[in-house]
Amino acid sequence: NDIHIKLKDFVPEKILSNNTNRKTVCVLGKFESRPGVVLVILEKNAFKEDELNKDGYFSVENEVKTLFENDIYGNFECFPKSSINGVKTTVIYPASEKHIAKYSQQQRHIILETSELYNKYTLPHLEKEQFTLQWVHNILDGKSEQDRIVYDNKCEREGFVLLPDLKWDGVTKETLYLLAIVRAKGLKSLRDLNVEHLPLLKRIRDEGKKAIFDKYQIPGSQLRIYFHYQPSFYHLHVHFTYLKHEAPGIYAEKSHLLDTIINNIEMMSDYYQRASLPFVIREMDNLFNVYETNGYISRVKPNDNIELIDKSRRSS
Ligand code: M7G
Repeated sequence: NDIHIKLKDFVPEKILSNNTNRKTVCVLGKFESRPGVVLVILEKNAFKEDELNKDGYFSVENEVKTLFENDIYGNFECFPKSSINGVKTTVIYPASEKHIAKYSQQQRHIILETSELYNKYTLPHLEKEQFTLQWVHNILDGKSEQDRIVYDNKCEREGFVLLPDLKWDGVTKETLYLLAIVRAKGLKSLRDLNVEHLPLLKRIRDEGKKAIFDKYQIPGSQLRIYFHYQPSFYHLHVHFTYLKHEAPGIYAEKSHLLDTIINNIEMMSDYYQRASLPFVIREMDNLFNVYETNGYISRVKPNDNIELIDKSRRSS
């Protein structure tokens, strides 16, 4: 599983998405002489504040190309030394159709999921088809990423593992992103939470905050602690991100703050079994087909997009 060998052999075939804001791209391709589809996700790293000095970006050793100078203004391209200039690279191999869908730019919609719709369509669908949870079991069973674990509460019922998220390099404090994965098996998502889980949820919140403060000196008041609905992976986990970092997936239509969840359950023990929960769905997702077939949503026709763009151009 040597990533160097893999990257060297990677043959790019198609760009699935290119986010110029986030400076990330996802490229689909293959490895020379190996079967299966590969996804490579490249992300330019955020600036580390402790590299904004004479050893880092302003080192005399850096190559600097002048683009233009005009009066008091100047544009330059700086080539910092390679140790501060890496590109975060994530490889998924072999990638499934579902991974391709997840990483492709595509039309999204919001479905308001009542508890009836959850039981009738969403639950049977995710029992039939979802991403494998092998990586989660590897972490919980001590087989992968053990050197990255920040905090481990081994209690079977109320324990959890806290470690850097795949989306984080684990060092750039400015983009801190950790994941708390519960040890208890069988809790799929926030839909399964009820009054029984309050001690677990409070423990994740309080012990998670303390562990992050001890290791990274970021106070709990600067952490955004939340669940996704729908998640991609149906083994209960909580996201911890730095408030000042606009982490991917913190949108209103996807995130539920842990404090809000605790409060809702305190007020109504089966709140999440009764609530209507909106969630975002992409047109390539098979669950979209389920809701479309049953008349709850329709696909945007490609022509509609073009017309919309034309109309807005005409009116401006
Ligand atoms: P989610 O809400 O289920 O999915 O969160 P989404 O945010 O991707 O839509 C799952 C989280 O687990 C995401 O933040 C992923 O970046 C993270 N994650 C996924 N994988 C496969 C791994 C992994 O292998 N290791 C770690 N540490 N995190 C992962």
